[in-house]
Amino acid sequence: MPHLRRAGWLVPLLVLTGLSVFIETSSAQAPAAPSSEIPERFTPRTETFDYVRREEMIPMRDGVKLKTFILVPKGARQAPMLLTRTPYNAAARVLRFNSPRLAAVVPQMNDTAVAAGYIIVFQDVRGKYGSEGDYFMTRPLQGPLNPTATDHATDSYDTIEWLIHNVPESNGRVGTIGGSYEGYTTALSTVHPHPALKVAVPFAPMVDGWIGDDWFHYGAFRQDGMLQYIYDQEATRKNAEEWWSGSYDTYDEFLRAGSAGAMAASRGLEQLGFWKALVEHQAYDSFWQEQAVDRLLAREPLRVPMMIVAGLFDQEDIYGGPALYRALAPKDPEGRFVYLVLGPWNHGQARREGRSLGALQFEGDTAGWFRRNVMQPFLDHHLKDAPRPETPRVLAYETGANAWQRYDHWPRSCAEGCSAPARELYLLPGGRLGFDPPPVSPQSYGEYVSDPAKPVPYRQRPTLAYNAADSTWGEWLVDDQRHAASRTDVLVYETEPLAAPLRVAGQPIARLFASTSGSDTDWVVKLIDVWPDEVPENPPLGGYQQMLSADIFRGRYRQDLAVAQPLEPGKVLAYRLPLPQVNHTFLPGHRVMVQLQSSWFPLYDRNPQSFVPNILFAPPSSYVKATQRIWHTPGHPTAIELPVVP
Ligand code: PG9
Repeated sequence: MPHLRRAGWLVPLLVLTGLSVFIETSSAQAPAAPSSEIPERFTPRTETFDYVRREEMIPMRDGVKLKTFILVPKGARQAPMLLTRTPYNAAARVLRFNSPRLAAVVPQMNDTAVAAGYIIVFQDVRGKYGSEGDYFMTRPLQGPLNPTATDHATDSYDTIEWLIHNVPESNGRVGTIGGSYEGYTTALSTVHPHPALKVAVPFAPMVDGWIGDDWFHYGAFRQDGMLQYIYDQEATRKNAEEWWSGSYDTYDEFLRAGSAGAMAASRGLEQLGFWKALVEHQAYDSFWQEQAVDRLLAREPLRVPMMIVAGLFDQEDIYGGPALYRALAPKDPEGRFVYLVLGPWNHGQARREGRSLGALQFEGDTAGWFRRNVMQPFLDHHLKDAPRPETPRVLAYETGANAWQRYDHWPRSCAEGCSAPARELYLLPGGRLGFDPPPVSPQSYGEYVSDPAKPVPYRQRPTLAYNAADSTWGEWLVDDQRHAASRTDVLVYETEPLAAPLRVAGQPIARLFASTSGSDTDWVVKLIDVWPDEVPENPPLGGYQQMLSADIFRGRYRQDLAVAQPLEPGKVLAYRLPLPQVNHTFLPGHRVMVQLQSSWFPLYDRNPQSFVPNILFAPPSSYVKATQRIWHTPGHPTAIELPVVP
């Protein structure tokens, strides 16, 4: 076969003339080896790299080996190690850019640690990617839910034991770090911890999958995202099989499927263990309670200092961080172990860049600032004997005012046990909101018809899959809610423009008095900051309805989160819905708004509004329209308990 080579000197000429000609060369000029001959081994030249990368299979106590990447800065001596245990492919997690510089290959989360000379370690959890063993979704600790001899606590322990004996450049101290699922493994590393584990930084940890993190929110299933996630994560060890979709708009796709169960069946999810578990554990039964990380860690002594990092606009695990702090802080009266950071971030932003979110702008790169000035000194103190930094017990970004606040306790205001008492913000006749209870009025309630055939979209349509190329899923919690306000199946209540700032810091709680013509229903409550009609310095914010805190509650769990019960049609019933934490100032000229609706689709599956045993498999005939009433009378004063601080 003759070898073809482009004649070098001809190229400029041919480009100029627009011609492309290949010159046939004689066989005497051809290279000796055919180009298809690929060497058995290739030795990369890494002399110019500023780090050395080691790949290890680290044995656990049951003999299973876990794939681990250890990235050691060249010349490191007595360096601390920062360990992340991931289900997301450790090999890819340490290849952000294919670069000779450690700072570029590891995730941005590690930027300050790299600058400080740390050794960075990433490990595949058992059963995923390069690791051996079996995979369980968010593997529970050993016990009734996990009869094996291993869990994330033992695997962390065994990994740390190996690292301190096999990484000669290290100082024998380890910190664990990671976000979301990696935040879950980070939090669990502190259970019966290895003595060399000196500090843990869980970012946006998944803590309670039923109450308010990834899988459900108060019983409503987060179908759009979680079905795809289970499929990608559990169908194969290396996520080789990926969720398929023939629709751009997931609203249409899920509506056509009918129910989450029908959608799951269309993709064969009944073959996957975690889907089977979800089908069996719809209510907040022992399956969920026994793996809730806040409950588990509350039973353990505090041994490892922990900085819990949470985002005020976390679209995936907004519940976990503050819940973990609430469970652990009372065990640490002197503030030596448990710290909370609340930033203006979505799910991943604390680990990346935090200048803005959707239409909102913050004061500089809040995430980079936090990692550099707060997290890294905390790590250095525990891992390098650096001087004790003045780490505030609680560091919280005040949205609205756009400033960081340092607190010695959290929340700042609540109904009981806080220095400032929460205040009831009442829904009033005429779509008004105010701090005085509702008067007797002919207008006793607000009413709407919730039609499952036309559920309220959780975002302006089209709603894109969370992992679609052009998805802005990470911004949805700060979306402008005007798209919902103008619907007839959304109730809107608002204050007059505020004359003075209104500061809130803590957990708002919606206390509804509501009736439905159905025998089951969902309630969605949204607390909103309405910008003035005109914002000259940022015109698109004129009249913007910025969601601050919102959640959904599945009516069947009104009396007992662990037991689904039908609602009595037409009866006014009390509901308590705790909303995500806020640290915000409503500025003068802004209004406070509350919106109420009965669907948030397709993120959450539709409630059929007639009681069925398992909503995942609600038959088409069970989906019925319901007339919903939110009451505001002296006897049934619907209100938001607002954590107002003076
Ligand atoms: N929110 C993702 C997740 C965590 C745990 C379970 C399921 C999903 C994540 O970002 O890792």
